[in-house]
Amino acid sequence: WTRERTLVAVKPDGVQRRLVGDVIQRFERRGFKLVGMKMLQAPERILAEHYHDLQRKPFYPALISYMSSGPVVAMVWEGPNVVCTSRAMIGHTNSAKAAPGTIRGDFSTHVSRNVIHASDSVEGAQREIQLWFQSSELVDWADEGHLSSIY
Ligand code: YYY
Ligand code: MG
Repeated sequence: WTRERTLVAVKPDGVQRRLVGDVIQRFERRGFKLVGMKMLQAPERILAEHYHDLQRKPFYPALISYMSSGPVVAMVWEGPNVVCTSRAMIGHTNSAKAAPGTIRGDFSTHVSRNVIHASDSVEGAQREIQLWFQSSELVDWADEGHLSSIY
């Protein structure tokens, strides 16, 4: 088992709406391990790289302006299958299609204000973690809890 990690970010609307604690609680209760976290006003350079694949989409300028509208809380979570499970926990990109019980399905009504980001593949996660975090900002603490006998 290789240590799987993913990048999760509470977007500016989520911070404004005081949803950071709820998001952290969901990931902790699931059993994932928090190995990095910071609040920042996302620099243009990071956002441009982060959403590189969407550069030609009509919504791209509005997306960058939304992501720049206030601070985000970026986190790195670790655990078995964390990339795929995080995507299930955040719900469909389009909030209208996000199931109740998911973060977007519980807190969002529109794709342009969908509260949270999570990486969509293991390779994407590695790229995004390197983009948002220095390796010195990630903490490799010993898990004495329920998964300690597994890894
Ligand atoms: O990974 P995820 O956030 O679920 O969706 P992406 O397809 O990567 O799009 C990134 C981001 O762009 C999405 O969370 C909201 C925004 N967006 C939008 O504003 N309008 C769309 N039609 C599609 C995406
Ligand atoms: Mg995406």
